[in-house]
Amino acid sequence: MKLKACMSLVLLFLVALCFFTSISHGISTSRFTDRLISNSNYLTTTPLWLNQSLDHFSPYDHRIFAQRYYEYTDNFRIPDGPIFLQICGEAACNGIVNDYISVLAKKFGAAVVSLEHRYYGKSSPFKSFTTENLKYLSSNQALFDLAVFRQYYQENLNVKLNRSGVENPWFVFGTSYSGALSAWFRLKFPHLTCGSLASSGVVLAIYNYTEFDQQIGESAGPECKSVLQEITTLVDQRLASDGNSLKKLFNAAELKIDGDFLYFLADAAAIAFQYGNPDRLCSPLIEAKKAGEDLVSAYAKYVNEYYVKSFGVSTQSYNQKYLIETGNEDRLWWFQVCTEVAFFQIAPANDSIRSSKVDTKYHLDLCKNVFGEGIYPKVDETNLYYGGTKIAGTKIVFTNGSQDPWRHASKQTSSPDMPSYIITCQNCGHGSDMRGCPQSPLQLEGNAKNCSAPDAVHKVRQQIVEQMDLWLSQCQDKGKSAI
Ligand SMILES: *[C@@H]1O[C@H](CO)[C@@H](O)[C@H](O)[C@H]1NC(C)=O
Ligand SMILES: *[C@@H]1O[C@H](CO)[C@@H](O)[C@H](O)[C@H]1NC(C)=O
Ligand SMILES: *[C@@H]1O[C@H](CO)[C@@H](O)[C@H](O)[C@H]1NC(C)=O
Ligand SMILES: *[C@@H]1O[C@H](CO)[C@@H](O)[C@H](O)[C@H]1NC(C)=O
Ligand SMILES: *[C@@H]1O[C@H](CO)[C@@H](O)[C@H](O)[C@H]1NC(C)=O
Ligand SMILES: CC(=O)N[C@H]1CO[C@H](CO)[C@@H](O)[C@@H]1O
Repeated sequence: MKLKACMSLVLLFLVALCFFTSISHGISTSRFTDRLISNSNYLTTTPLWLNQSLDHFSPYDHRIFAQRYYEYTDNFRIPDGPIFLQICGEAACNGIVNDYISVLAKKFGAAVVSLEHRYYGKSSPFKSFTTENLKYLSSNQALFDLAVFRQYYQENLNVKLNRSGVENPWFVFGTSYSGALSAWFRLKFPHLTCGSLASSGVVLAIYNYTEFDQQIGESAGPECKSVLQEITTLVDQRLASDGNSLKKLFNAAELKIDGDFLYFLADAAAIAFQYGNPDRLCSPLIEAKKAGEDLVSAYAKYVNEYYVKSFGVSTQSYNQKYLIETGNEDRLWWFQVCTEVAFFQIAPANDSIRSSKVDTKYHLDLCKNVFGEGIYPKVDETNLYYGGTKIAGTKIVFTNGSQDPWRHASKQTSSPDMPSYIITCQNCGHGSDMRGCPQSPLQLEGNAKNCSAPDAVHKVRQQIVEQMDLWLSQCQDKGKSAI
């Protein structure tokens, strides 16, 4: 139990780290973030803990770690109300966010519970994220954690209510990667949940994710797209002639590897569409173009003022020299990228927005540099295991925002058992059904009034509610007849 002895040290270390870096945790477009969420925007931030197995798949390994979770029961209809499991994904989970789930909890008389994903935030089994220590960081271990937690919570509730063997109807939720986990949880543990919402759930692992860049072009529209492309051409030229002053303009002199710098610039544009703030990017650039101003400077202004200052991204998190250090959390999602899901956001061969230097080789080199020889994503195995868009689940709702570059990794075709809805509006991005738009800063209760088409959001929410109603009631009927 050396591991346990380390835990208190780990916690101290992480708490300290959190204080110093509360706003500087690097995020990239691959992360759905709780950044800019102040404490009042959570339903609860009171942590609870359970002991979790480190390795669910080894009969010989009995090590455990402390995993953080939350519960919010203000709306709970005792004793048989539903329990909503809001899955936390690839970031610290500091509480249950007050998004649309709180509206749903009121409507259904549900308790909301949330489990932090292993390794992230305070739920890490190890202090040091060496490649060796990261070997238990995977989606299938995380799904097993959720199953164990679900049983643990139900049994504890039964004890509290002085009963045994009773099952409340459960429903799982997630957005982005946790949206994929939500769909996969229903797929792999159908007996533990009545249904699932996969909001912008990225269930298809993609090796060369060129559609990501293409979708940005589409979401930007022709005018903004051509300015972005012009900027990329200029940046590529200046990088060749005077890279150092160019990087200084973006306060990114530390990004010595050109690929890191170009990826940082590409992500900065993507985030505007992903989180429903397209005008914040496009308006000033189009104006600068019309005024004949220097486009690279105009872009640098956006990157420095919006992406870094207001959105809170740290330039450092793109630096492979930093990513190689085993103490930082930015390694975690990259590890999942480099082992399981790839989503290499590379430049398409034709008509790309990002620099053509952000290619497959850049990503594979990053995986090798940061984690070591032999670390590359097993995308085919991931899709073989879960089914990708051919996922053979039932009772899963898929939702997507029309402007979201991630939606091509989600399930966009509908079937009776797995309905898929798209929310179409000019600023509908990643998770707009749960979080409204824009999503940064957070809209309380997922307020949709600032979406360019609030009705499009309301309509999809109505469909979600109808599906939940049906599946929860079917579950309750079955529960009753089984007893
Ligand atoms: C977790 O396990 C430790 C012993 O390894 C024990 O002291 C502690 O009470 C357990 N915590 C919970 C929540 O079960
Ligand atoms: C719990 O249930 C048992 C059996 O129904 C009953 O005898 C007991 O008094 C109950 N305890 C409490 C605290 O309600
Ligand atoms: C990804 O793209 C690279 C370079 O364009 C190519 O060599 C490779 O075969 C592609 N891989 C897959 C799985 O499509
Ligand atoms: C390249 O993109 C342009 C603009 O989208 C399109 O018109 C053209 O057909 C594409 N060429 C190829 C080879 O795909
Ligand atoms: C909606 O937009 C208006 C004007 O742009 C802004 O003042 C207001 O704070 C926004 N409301 C929400 C809920 O974001
Ligand atoms: C359910 C749904 O509306 N799916 C759409 C999602 O987006 C793709 C691409 O635009 C469409 O082909 C689907 O019909």
